[in-house]
Amino acid sequence: MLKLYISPGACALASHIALEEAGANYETQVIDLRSGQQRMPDYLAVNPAGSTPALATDHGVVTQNPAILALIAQTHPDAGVAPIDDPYAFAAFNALNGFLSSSLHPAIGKVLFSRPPLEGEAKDQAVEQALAKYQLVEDHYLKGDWAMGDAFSLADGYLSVFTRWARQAGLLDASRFPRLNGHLDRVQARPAVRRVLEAEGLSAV
Ligand SMILES: N[C@@H](CCC(=O)N[C@@H](CS)C(=O)NCC(=O)O)C(=O)O
Repeated sequence: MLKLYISPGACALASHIALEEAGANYETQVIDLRSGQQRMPDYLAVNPAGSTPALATDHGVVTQNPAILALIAQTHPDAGVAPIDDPYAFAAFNALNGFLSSSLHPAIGKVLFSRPPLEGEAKDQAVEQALAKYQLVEDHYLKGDWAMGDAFSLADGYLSVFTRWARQAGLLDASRFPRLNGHLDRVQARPAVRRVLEAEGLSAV
């Protein structure tokens, strides 16, 4: 059985939503980031990078949300959770996930999780830079009601992790980001997503 290492509310939520949406046979194990469990030998043996998510499979451990999402989509072809049969559409799916992982996540992460917390001009600058990334998604990367167009894909669950964080921080202004707000509401209304939120002890935001 697949085993996903998660930290409730953190970016592993994307992979957790993916497994649930795909109807996968899986279990989860919580790694408590606050107490530093990700740096303990037991977990470093799973993922030497000391971060979640990590997905333990019969073929070894897979890390990084974009890789995990692509793997889940390809190993659950009947679930229809990514355009795996169209190389160009699948490239677009992977491109969006790459942007979320390498650009949006670090930008909002700097605002929310810098230690010590950012203050003053440094915080204002970080917020401005993060909001510019959200603006790119709002204006250019959402192809329809769902990120890839008319159909839900695992990129939608991934995007929702960061729109949840922004909304919780009061940064997802409804007049500046109407499409992202509507998108987050649609994602959080999905039965599979509600099950995952409940399993992680979270609520829709
Ligand atoms: N690009 C990675 C990012 C993984 C990551 O940074 N995870 C964070 C939680 S959102 C983490 O585990 N951080 C460990 C720590 O805070 O020490 C991915 O998408 O999987």
